[in-house]
Amino acid sequence: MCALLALVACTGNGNGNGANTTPGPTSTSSATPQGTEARITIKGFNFMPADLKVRPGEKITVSNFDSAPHTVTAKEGSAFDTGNIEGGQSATFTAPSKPGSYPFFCSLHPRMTATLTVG
Ligand SMILES: [Cu+2]
Repeated sequence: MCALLALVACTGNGNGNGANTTPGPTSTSSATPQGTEARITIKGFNFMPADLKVRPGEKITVSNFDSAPHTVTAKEGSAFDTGNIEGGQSATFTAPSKPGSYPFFCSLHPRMTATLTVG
């Protein structure tokens, strides 16, 4: 507690050194805007990872590396459903806002299953 107060006070006192942590414009490489990007990869009729953990409402990119179309479809209710993602294509969907465990499958190949954990 004391340490936190000291830190806040110190920040408040700021020595007017303007330069914050904003990096220069030279970073054209694969800079991720905020933390890691949530991604599901489909390859060989499998979802990877088999258990993806995301934050509520996070955007998730699904990349289908198979030649067959696939979907990412919530098993229960209609929490999410990408619809058909053609081979070699990508799609995005938004994670549910309610924390929990959301098993999903491919509606075209129901034996393809994985779980989205929101929390
Ligand atoms: Cu499929």
